[in-house]
Amino acid sequence: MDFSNVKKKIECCEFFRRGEKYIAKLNQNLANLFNYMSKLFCAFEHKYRLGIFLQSSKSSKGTKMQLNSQTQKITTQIGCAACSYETALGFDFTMAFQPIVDLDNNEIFAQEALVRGLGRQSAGEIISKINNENLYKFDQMCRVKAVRLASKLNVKSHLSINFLPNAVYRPENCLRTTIKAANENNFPLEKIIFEITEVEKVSDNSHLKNIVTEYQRQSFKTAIDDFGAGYSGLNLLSVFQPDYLKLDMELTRAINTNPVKQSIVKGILHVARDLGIAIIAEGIETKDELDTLREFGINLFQGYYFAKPAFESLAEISPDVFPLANQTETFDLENEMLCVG
Ligand SMILES: [Ca+2]
Ligand SMILES: [Ca+2]
Repeated sequence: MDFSNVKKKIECCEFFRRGEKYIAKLNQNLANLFNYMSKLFCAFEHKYRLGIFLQSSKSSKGTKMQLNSQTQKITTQIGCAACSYETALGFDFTMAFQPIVDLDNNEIFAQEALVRGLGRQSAGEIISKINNENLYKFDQMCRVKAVRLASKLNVKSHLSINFLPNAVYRPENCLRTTIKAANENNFPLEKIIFEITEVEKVSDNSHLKNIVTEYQRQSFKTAIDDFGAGYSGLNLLSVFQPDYLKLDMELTRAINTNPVKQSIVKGILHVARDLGIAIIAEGIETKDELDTLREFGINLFQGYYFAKPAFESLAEISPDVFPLANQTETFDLENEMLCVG
C-alpha cells in the first residue's frame, strides 16, 4: 500500500482546514473592522453636524447661509443618525405633570410634561447634564417618555411637551420618533402641543419657522412658551404664529396690583386675537391674579394656585379653586391606583 498518497491527502485536508479557519478569522476581523468604521463614521458625522451648527450660530450672515446649506445637504443624506445611533445618554430621567385648566369649559385642557430626575431632582439639575453629545438623544427621549407616561396615566386632555428648537435638524425626521411613540401608545397627534422653550436666542429664525410649519402640517399644536420673557417675545411671534401663547409668570405675577402689566397683557391679548392665537396664563398663584386675567377674557390657566407639578402622576386640583363639572381621572404610577378626583 502506498502511504505517501494518504499522507498527501491528510496534509491537503489539514491545509484546507487551516485555510477555512484563516478565512473565518479574516471574515470576523473584517466584520469587526466594518462595525468599528461604522461607529467611527457615525461619531464623525455627529461631531461634524454639531460643528457646523455651532459655527453657523456664531458666524456672519453670509457664512451662516453657506454653512446652513451645507448642514441641509448633510442632514438630507444621513437623516437623524445622531438620535438613532448608539449614543449613551449617560443618565436617566422621568416626568412630572402640571395641569392647564380651561375655566370656560370647566375641564383640564392639558397636562404639561416637565423633566425630573428619577429621585425627583429638579429639571435644572437634569438639564445641566445635557451637552452637545447627548442633546438630540435627550430631546427625543423627552418626547417619548412624555407620550408613554401620559398614555399610561390615561391622559385624555392635551399633552404639552417642551422642546429645544436647536435640538432639531430636519423637523420631519426628528418627528418620526414622536409619531411612532404616539401611535404605539394610541395617543392622538392632534392632542400633542409642542412648547417652544428657548433659554438662548434662537439662532436661525427660518429654521424655527420650518420646524413649526412641519409640526403644524403633521397635526401637532404649537405654543410659544414663557411669552414676554427673555427671547420669547414679539420677534418670535413675527416669525411664526403658533396655536397658543403662554404668558410668562413675570407678566402675570401680582398683575392685579400692577397697571403697567395689565396694559401689556391687554395689548398682547389684542394681538393674539387678531392672529387667532389662544392665550394660556402661566404662574397663577393667587385668586386676585386669576380674577384680573379672567376679566380680560383669558380662560386657560396654569400655576400653583391650581396645582403643582405631580411626579409621575396627575395632580388633583382642589374643588375650592376648580370645581370640575366632569370629574377627571387621576392615576398615580407610584401607588399603582386609579383615583377619581
Ligand atoms: Ca413650558
Ligand atoms: Ca413656561
